[in-house]
Amino acid sequence: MITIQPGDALLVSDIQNDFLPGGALGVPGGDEVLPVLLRYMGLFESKKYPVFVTRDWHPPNHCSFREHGGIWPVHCVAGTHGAEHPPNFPVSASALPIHKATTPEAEAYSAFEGTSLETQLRNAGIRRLFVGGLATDYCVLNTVKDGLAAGFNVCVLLDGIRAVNLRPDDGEKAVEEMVHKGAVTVRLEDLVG
Ligand code: VGL
Ligand code: ZN
Repeated sequence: MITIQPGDALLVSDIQNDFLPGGALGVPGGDEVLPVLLRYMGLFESKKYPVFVTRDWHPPNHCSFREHGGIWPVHCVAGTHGAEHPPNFPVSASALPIHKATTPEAEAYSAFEGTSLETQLRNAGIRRLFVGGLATDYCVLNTVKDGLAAGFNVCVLLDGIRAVNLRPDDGEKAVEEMVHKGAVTVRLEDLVG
């Protein structure tokens, strides 16, 4: 069991229309994690622990798009429907938004890259970060790696992540890599308030 305590924060990655099944870059099973993540969010909110909610927030000419030399279809263009949270994912007003990969030239899978996340975590006295959302093999992986490298303890929400799986085992390998680098895996039933 893991007791959440002062110094803990939750980060929910990229729950956006374009990353859900039917979206421009739909993650298989991505919709299945929404109710689970909402439970984690409720738990942290009830304790008044910070909840960060990230969004991939690209300009229309982002370098990750195929037509600009990248590997992805156009997705999560800032201000469009695809970049919004889905209607069945109500984000509370107290959640702290993080926008990432907002400039044309730079890809940034990690929520730490080019954002104020680390400063906000340090200012709030956070020592342990719980990370879930989409996608296991990109944003979740890179956010967890950067969090560990910055000296935070990191817990990965195993029941709250899904992978793109360009190669079928990318998600599994990403979890292995996160654990190898020091992340701890947790499930909802492991947490006690
Ligand atoms: C992501 C692919 C493209 C992610 C972002 O946040 O996991 N994946 N852009
Ligand atoms: Zn992207």
